[in-house]
Amino acid sequence: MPTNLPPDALQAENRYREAETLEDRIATLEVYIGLIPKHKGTDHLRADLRKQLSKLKASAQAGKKTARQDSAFRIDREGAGQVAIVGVTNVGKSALISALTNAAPEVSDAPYTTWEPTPGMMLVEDVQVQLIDTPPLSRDYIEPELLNLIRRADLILLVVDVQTQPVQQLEESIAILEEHRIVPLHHQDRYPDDQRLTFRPLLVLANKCDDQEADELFEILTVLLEEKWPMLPVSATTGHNLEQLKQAVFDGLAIIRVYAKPPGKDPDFSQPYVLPRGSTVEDFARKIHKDFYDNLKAARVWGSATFDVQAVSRDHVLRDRDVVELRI
Ligand SMILES: Nc1nc2c(ncn2[C@@H]2O[C@H](COP(=O)(O)OP(=O)(O)O)[C@@H](O)[C@H]2O)c(=O)[nH]1
Ligand SMILES: [Mg+2]
Repeated sequence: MPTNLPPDALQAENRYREAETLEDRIATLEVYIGLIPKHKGTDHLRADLRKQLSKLKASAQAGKKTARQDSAFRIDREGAGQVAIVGVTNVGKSALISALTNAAPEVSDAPYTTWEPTPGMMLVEDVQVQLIDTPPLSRDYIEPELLNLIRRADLILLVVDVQTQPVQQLEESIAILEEHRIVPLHHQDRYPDDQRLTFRPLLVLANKCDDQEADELFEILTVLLEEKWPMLPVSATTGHNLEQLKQAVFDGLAIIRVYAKPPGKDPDFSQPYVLPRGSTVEDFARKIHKDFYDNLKAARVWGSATFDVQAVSRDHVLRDRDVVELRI
């Protein structure tokens, strides 16, 4: 081989050759590829190894899949919205899911720990939102069903590691998504009238903002990025900004909560009705029961109306936390 590899790459190559399990072969090959210097002389070698890697990953995925009846990538929607947490490996997706929900996916230093999506429920005030942990976005192999899962989600949280080349991680993740025709909603005007694209609201999470030093890295990240992204610095480890994150998810889902007040009774605050932002009294009536929609005589709203209590028409637009009384 004409390529002169540095000693650590040669060692990594040996470890790869000696690896026995599929999992080990993938992990050692990853390390090996990472240690090969990037220049013209190694182009072929790197391309070859990447091909091997994607084959190994494909067979690992296939192995997992045949053991199952239903696809693990079809996750039933629960709660007020479905949110996919995506990103390259080791940025802290699983750690965030653990910190935010009742789910406990494996968190690990080893790359490619997460092979299957794992859903968990996150409580935002009085609303449950479904978060889904996903396998890493990778140039070598990407499960087509993962892309479909992302397309179905109401919101994408794209995680980067503020301590490890976050600009590259963000650019690579976005490039992979866009190659598969998934585009952040705020880029929509760059692609007028393209029917084949899926536009999804997307929020970037700069994870591992554990301390002041990391906050400075976040500042640098915002300066280095060529465009302005909706972005929040967070830390799964310290819990930094996780409350803001919940609020941002709620806002990103573009939903409102409405409480029903049966005539002559107190409002029922135990469980909100969740409706898309912009919904009207009529939409709310339809959500409660078809009878209310068909026979609605009058409605009163506490909260968003001009006066404290106000009789409103069917097409009155409701706001988050409104209390509504319907009469039929
Ligand atoms: N310092 C720090 N480490 C983190 C944080 N979140 C995750 N990690 C570590 O990063 C590694 C990868 O985390 P994991 O959740 O498995 O990443 P994933 O591959 O994106 O799911 C693990 O060693 C975690 O302990 C964080 O907020 N701060
Ligand atoms: Mg993971």
